[in-house]
Amino acid sequence: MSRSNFIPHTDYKRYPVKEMRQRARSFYNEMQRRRTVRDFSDEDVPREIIEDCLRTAGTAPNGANKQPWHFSVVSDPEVQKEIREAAEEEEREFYENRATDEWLEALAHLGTDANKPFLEDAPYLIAIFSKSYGLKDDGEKETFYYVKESVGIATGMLITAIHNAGLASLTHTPSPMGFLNDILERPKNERAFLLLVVGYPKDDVSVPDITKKPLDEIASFV
Ligand code: IYR
Repeated sequence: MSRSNFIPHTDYKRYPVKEMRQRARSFYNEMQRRRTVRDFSDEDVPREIIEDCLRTAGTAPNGANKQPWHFSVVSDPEVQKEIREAAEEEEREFYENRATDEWLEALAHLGTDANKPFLEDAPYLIAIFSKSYGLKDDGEKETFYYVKESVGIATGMLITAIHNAGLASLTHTPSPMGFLNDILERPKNERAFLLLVVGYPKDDVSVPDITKKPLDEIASFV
């Protein structure tokens, strides 16, 4: 294997074990406070904060470093209204027809319905698109690899960055999401992955009384 184009990884930082323990615990403590909220304040958020969170997402590991994602950031109230109307139409179809009884039962404790006011209330919507393939300047297709995995990882890092900045988010997945390509004028090699709603929670927001599984239920050490 040729490594002639490699450079020294001088950014790597090794910490003493004691400090690693503290860092691992304190990051967990920080992240376990993250909650998805469904009621957003219309208070504005400085755009540079969103930009830095997106830069973080863009550092995600991904297939062959093709970076098969696009983040379409919406803060224009007219476009948000359009997205809300289109999403609610799909959601009405979901709640009234498409969802199985089992699915509706699984969602009941979250208190969701087809009404999505947060799509207009929140200062930012980030529509995340995965690129199924690339398009070179000459119009030729470029193969991308592990697209879903890559975009999923970048999205997780974006959600983490948004929480770290002190904002709340909601992963919203109206399905199908083809309307996002139309409204946001994205090309046909892009597919909407999810819609992230970002902003401050409304004052006195409440969240479902749910817990995460303990470590011994989600991990095994062999
Ligand atoms: N997309 C719908 C339904 C929904 C589905 C799941 I799975 C959730 O965890 C939450 C909602 C909606 O956004 O209401």
